[in-house]
Amino acid sequence: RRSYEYIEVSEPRPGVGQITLNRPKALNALCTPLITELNTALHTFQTTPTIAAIILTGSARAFAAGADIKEMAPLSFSTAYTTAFIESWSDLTTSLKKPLIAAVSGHALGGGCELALMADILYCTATANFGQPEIKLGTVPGAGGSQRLTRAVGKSRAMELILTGKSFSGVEAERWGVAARVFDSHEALMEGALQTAETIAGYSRVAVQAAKEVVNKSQDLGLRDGVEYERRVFHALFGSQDQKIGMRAFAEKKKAEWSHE
Ligand code: CO8
Repeated sequence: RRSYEYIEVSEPRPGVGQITLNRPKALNALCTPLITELNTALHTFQTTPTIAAIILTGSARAFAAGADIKEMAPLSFSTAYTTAFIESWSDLTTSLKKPLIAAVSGHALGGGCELALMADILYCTATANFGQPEIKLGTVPGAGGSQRLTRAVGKSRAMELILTGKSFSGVEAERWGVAARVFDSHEALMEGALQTAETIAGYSRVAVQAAKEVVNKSQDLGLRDGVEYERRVFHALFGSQDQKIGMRAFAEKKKAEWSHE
């Protein structure tokens, strides 16, 4: 197994890969080498056939306290522009076909909040501390926060959060639909994330990938095109073995033994 400096990688349950951000001295601030390692680990899980779902988490104190402010402070426009600073972040969402669950405890600020928002499912603790504080640093969210947070909570609330830089709690995140579920402790959070990942890992890989794809399309397409796209994928799945296996198992009152084909 590859060894990393800023993250830890494990397989806590069958079919489940876990990435734990591990830069405790900087509250998991997302320096460029950390993002590079994260991309590498995600790519490795993506190409490991036995892995079916992925959990991304941090520590009980911090998921990630943002992009590395000390690294960003001296950047010039021309350097940021010509080196495509933070563009590699978008690899996280474009190349990953397997479901990603973010399990957020503690601080998830700036780029940390944006990273959590990139996940397919977001779980958090009640005391998690989300926010887009970039305005306080004289800048704006740069890794999708203004777009994904606005889609999640609506324009007025997103404007308020991004223009004031105020944090919001895990309880609010769940109430506003940013998080799917909220937990009382870091331990309960991790157990919840593991159970969901295991559930997903128990289904047909083909159907799971297709389900993620069609839900994600809803974020890019209008309703008519989105519904049509969904129907095309639904039709396509009649060409999979697992659709036959799943429906036959239902009729025979048996547990489906997926072929993942
Ligand atoms: N970058 C670099 N170092 C950080 C960061 C950060 N984002 N956050 C915390 N640290 C470091 C601190 O400097 C400190 O280091 P040291 O011990 O060497 O002084 C250590 O982590 C511990 O932090 P604190 O002592 O401040 O811990 P507290 O418990 O007192 O406070 C807070 C915790 C509230 C999280 C506080 O650290 C804080 O406000 N951090 C900054 C949060 C922030 O503004 N984040 C947004 C950054 S901007 C951003 O993400 C833009 C995204 C653009 C797209 C992505 C680009 C890559």
